[in-house]
Amino acid sequence: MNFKKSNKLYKKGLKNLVGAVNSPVRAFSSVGGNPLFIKKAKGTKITDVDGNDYVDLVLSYGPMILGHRHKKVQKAVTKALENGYSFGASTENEIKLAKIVCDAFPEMDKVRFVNSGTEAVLSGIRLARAFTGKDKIIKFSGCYHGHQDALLVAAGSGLATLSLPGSKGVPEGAVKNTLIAEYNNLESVKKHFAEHNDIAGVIIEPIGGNMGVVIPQNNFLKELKKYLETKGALLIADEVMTGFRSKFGGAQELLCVTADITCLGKVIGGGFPVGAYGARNEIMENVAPLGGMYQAGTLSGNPIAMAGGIATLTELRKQNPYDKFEEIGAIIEVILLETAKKYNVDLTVNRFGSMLNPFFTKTKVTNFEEAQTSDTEKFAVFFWEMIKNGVFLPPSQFEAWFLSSALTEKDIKIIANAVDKAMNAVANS
Ligand code: KE4
Repeated sequence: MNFKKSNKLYKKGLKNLVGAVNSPVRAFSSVGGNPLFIKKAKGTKITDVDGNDYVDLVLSYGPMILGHRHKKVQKAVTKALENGYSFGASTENEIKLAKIVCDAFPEMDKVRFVNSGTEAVLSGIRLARAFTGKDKIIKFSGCYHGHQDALLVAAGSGLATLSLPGSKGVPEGAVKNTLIAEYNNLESVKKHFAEHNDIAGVIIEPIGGNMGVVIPQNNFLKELKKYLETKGALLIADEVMTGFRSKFGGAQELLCVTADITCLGKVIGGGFPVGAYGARNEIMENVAPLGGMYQAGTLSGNPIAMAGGIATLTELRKQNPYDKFEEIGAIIEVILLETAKKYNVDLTVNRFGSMLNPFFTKTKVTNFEEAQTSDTEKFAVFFWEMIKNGVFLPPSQFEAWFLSSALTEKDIKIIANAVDKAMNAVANS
């Protein structure tokens, strides 16, 4: 396998792009080497500029849940292009996608479309503050909610990958209303309420996906929601990653917990830039033009992106692939664990449906601190061996792997073979 053209593009990209990437986690910083440049993708296969094919377990960090270039999405987007790209006015497709989204989340009467998960979450936070009249927000260490100032503390994803405690350029004032709790530790939330009476809400990834996969334990979400109700604070579910991935109604459907405000992204655009936040009428009526909480966007509800989202969610609802995800996810989990045992490599695998990842540690991983006991050097060896054996993974120990409904038996054989080669390499590293 050669990466000559990727390396050439990387060097060329360094001139006008920061690190030759438009998002830090793509930079391969924690696994070494240069980032791959992708030429095309179809179904479960992604091809880099050197013509190397891979089974894709990144799926653009979640959106490509049907696999790449699904024929129905392609048709819908091509058709939408014939009518125009953007109007700065409402279109019927926005109503169609809004209905699909609100029907999937019963707690959600209304939704507002934006252009990214970050924008969805920053709007959801602003809405919680507008509705409650309170300023403080609790987040959990290791959770990542996009790159807005107030939540770039103790965050996962690219910050964990780069071992950044936070971000430069975020003034003290921007994070003074952000309190940090520990995932799966309700006491760490209660402690903040004992010290503060101006907490608007708690934002959580209902299934952690940005410290690697971390799963709520012992009804953590249910207990958290019950407690917040006694304190007049809101539960803000960041389902940007889990929405429509864990179940059609997101992790809330799976965990039987309803959030007051839900933030969405990724899958709802099917690869096109769409984010969303939604809630019951009582809360959403605070959003302009109905209420005094302002949020706006030139390309919000973009007709091409709406067409991509409608086609993706319509096909996803028809396929209802969640049992298949559970089955394939379990197979891959067993492949990882049994191969680690074969080569005597310490490994923990966390999985929730079609989100999973291995941690190179022998401890269980139920929070960010435990996730950080992983051996990231071993992960780097594993990562490159998987690449060389035809499997494209997120280049970080602190990212989730994603399954698409297009995965086949053949793909699983490729994954199993690659895992064997990669685990052997780790054992001999
Ligand atoms: P975006 O602004 O990247 O669309 O969404 C931010 C976001 C919000 N909430 C959750 C739970 C998320 O996982 C994300 C973004 N996820 C990362 C991957 N861990 C996006 C990949 C990247 O940053 O390049």
